Amino acid sequence: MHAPSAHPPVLHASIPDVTLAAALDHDGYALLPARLDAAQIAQLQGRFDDLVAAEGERAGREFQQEEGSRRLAHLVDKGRCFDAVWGDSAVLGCVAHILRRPFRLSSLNGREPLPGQGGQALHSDWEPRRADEPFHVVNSLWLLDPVYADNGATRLIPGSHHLAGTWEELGVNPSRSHPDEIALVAPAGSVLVYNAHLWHGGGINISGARRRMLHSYYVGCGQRQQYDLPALLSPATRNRLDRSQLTLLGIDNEWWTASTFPDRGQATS
Ligand SMILES: O=C(O)CCC(=O)C(=O)O
Repeated sequence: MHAPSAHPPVLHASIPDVTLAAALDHDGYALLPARLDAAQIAQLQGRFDDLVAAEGERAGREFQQEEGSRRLAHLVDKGRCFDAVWGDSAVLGCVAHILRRPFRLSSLNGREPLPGQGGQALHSDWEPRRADEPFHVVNSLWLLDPVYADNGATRLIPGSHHLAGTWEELGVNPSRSHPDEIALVAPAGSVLVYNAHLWHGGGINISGARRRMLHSYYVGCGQRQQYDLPALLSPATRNRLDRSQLTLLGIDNEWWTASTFPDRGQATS
């Protein structure tokens, strides 16, 4: 345990430029090109596959398993190669811009739709929005393979993070295609950062081409992480991380306050 400090130690966050900030505000998402180089992509792909093979039936259990998709969870604890993902300065800047308050990593998971499967209903990563509440969550999708229209592209509804109400109240059937939906098609190494109140969903992997992604998910001050990450973090990882990294994981950050926003629980990511 570290001595209490007056200010939280924070990882560097790059402030998004005006265009990026406007896209995050208006559309609810932005694509950051080339955040990973070829060597990092190859390393992360290899680690993804090794973990899938090593964990077998258990893969994803720390958070959730999903029929039709390979899932991995709690990746913060499963390799140094993931540090650059959850601590990425450009993504942290976008998260700070959207949440406008201190935040921490909620989870770092992996997902790959299997051939012919993986289609998800539209959802946000939180409960239905209330008009009077702040944004609580931001997600980032890290593409480890190129995503085409036919290998499980994530669908997104631009601007839907502004809509308050349930599907019934809004007259939307989340299991159907939506007239405003767009597909995330981008090269490996790109990152889609989105306000996680935005409606989105994984697409069906029609072609069967590989589509490995990491989901690096952040939650604002006063709300729960997706699972008890500090409790699950191994001593080995805890010992090798610095204070700013531990702060982002929600560990030893005595300044973190739960009093400002009531805990309303959370949906999936
Ligand atoms: O992997 C994707 O395309 C999105 C997945 C997603 O939204 C989820 O698992 O909740």
